Amino acid sequence: MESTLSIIKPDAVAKNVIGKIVDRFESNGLRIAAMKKVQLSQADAEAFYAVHASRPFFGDLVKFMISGPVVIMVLEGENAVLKNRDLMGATNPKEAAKGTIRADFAESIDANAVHGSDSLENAKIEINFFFAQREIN
Ligand code: DGI
Repeated sequence: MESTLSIIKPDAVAKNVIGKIVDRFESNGLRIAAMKKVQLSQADAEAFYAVHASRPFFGDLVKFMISGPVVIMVLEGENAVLKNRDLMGATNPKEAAKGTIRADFAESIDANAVHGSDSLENAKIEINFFFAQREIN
């Protein structure tokens, strides 16, 4: 059993499709082990995306992530990290496979509806960044 971190980003929350996205996870063998709706601060977003700090899009990414509330979840299931990445689709929604979350709900590479941990190691770090043990059931 694996756990991974998922974020429904401000664009998808604003579109009122939280439930539709959660359904993709639950219908595909992933369980919601933790969930909260949060308005990230600039410091939160900068720290969470610190690996991208030197990239040209970092400023826009942080600005976007704090532009409205997000829904942060721990997803649990077999091969949860890869399964979530498959359900999300490619970073750029124009390249995302048909039927993926980004193909169906995302607008652009900046406003791309969801985040998902890209490795088991990063999943552990990202889960610890946002959740205390008592919030994960
Ligand atoms: O793991 P992903 O979210 O699929 O992608 P990532 O970890 O490479 O990048 C994190 C986020 O940064 C991504 O969801 C959107 C943004 N991003 C990545 N590459 C680009 C980008 N934004 C812009 N504007 N241009 C990029 O090339």
